Amino acid sequence: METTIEIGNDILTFSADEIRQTDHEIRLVGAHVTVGLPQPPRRYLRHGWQSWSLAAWTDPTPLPAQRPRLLQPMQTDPVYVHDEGPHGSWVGAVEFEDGKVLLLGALRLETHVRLNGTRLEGWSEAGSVEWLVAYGEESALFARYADLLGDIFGRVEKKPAPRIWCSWYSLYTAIDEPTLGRIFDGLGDLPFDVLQVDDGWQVSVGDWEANAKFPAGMKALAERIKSTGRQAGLWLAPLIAVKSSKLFREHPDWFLKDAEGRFVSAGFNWGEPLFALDTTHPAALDWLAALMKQVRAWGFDYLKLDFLYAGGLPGKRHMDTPREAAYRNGIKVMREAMGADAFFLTCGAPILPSLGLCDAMRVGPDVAGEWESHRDAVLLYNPTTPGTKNAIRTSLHRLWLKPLVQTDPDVAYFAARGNSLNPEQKWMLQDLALVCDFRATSDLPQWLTGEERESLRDFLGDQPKPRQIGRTQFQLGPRAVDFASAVSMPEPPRGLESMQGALTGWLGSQGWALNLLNKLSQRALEKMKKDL
Ligand code: 9PG
Repeated sequence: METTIEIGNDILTFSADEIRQTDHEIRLVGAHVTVGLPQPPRRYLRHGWQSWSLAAWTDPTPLPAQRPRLLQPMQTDPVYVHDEGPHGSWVGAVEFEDGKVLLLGALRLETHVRLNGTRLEGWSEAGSVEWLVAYGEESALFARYADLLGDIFGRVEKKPAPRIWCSWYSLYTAIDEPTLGRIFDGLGDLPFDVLQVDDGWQVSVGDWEANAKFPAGMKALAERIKSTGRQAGLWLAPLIAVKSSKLFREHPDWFLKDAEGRFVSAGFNWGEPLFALDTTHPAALDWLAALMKQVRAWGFDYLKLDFLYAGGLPGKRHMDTPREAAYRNGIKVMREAMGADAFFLTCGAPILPSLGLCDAMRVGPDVAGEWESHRDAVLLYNPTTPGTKNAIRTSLHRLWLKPLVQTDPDVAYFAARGNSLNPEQKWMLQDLALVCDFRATSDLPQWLTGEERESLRDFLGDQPKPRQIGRTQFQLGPRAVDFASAVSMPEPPRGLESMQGALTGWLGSQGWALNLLNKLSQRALEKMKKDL
């Protein structure tokens, strides 16, 4: 059916199987719904699929597809990356000249929103669903949408926000038993609640056993952390495996294939192609549950489960379950196995399908010691690669999730050493952590000056009850902070730059080129580690 509805001075046209209007909002039902807008919008809110995917207000025009192609399955929803109109997962919004916003948001998984000229289109990959349409002031609309999502997906009882030291953003994969031991000692009485061991402890991605750099084993590592009076945290990427892993070689039938029977690419990392576990396969689910129990038995109570998008990639599954439902089932099995008392952080995770099952969610791409790289931002037009501006931009546009889940904006930096961020950029990251009420750092105690160590201590103790006062402005106690300088999108490459971009994109899809970059940074890390 089609209907026009007058809202204020505007006339909107709706098409759906069913249209219902209450005082302040409209509900649509259908597998395909449209909202005809009263005038062309000036901006569109793109809401990317998983933690790292772009969420931002952008011009209402198509943007270049981000490169390189090889990484698209691990950075975006690969099904829609070449979509013509500006696209988003589950929800989209437009802003008009007067600043008013119209939101179209699905109340079920497997759904998408796209702007097509002066029409917002919503569709579902899995049959008829209900949609919310709301019009007015942005933060009120998103608060309403979040409230409805809470009714549908459930609300996890909020655990106190832990303060985390995480090994990734200083040591990366160069962690080992003695180095971590020296760092744990160096942290002294800094008020961290969790010391979280990131990527680098495992035999391989897929084979979750301690490698040769951790000869005393994982139980001893957890005990070492707990002996400092803190909780032990561990990173794993349980829904992917590298091609060379024992898991993939021994159980190829547990992995997702396409309709032609080829393994579905989950991206490329650690010098190898990645494949995705099929979370509808009963044996794979048993293995996931056993892995979670094992990690708890080692003594880890804070779990950062990463690269989770793999559970929701398109493919032909063991059971004919829609892809986000399949993902959610995998997460549910892991949550049940780890127990409700574990602290569960999802990362690289499809946003809506994780709600109600995790305690915290990474809501943006990785930070990095660099604000923005010309290669990634302009040449590759890639807003999801590690970079501090990318991380702030997307995290800021996902704060509406705060009533539903703890929002992790990634770590903040305090040391001048080891990064090229200026003081304002570092403060911006620290302030974002306070806005999110989620504090973490990877700074090495050996690198902190006395003054930097004190500012880290103050940060960990600070709880300023943030209040939003504008799209990018917040009141943090007596201070007003503004994140405006992090939200702009770069100009798409033109002329010579677009040729350079095509070449860089091609290189970025070559395994050998990625491996070369990886080897160089690995070597620099090993050198750096020598003077810790
Ligand atoms: C460990 C890391 C850290 C980090 C995670 C994740 O799209 N990318 O190119 C991309 C690269 C790295 C990455 C995420 C995305 O990092 O977010 O905190 O745990 O894995 O390998």
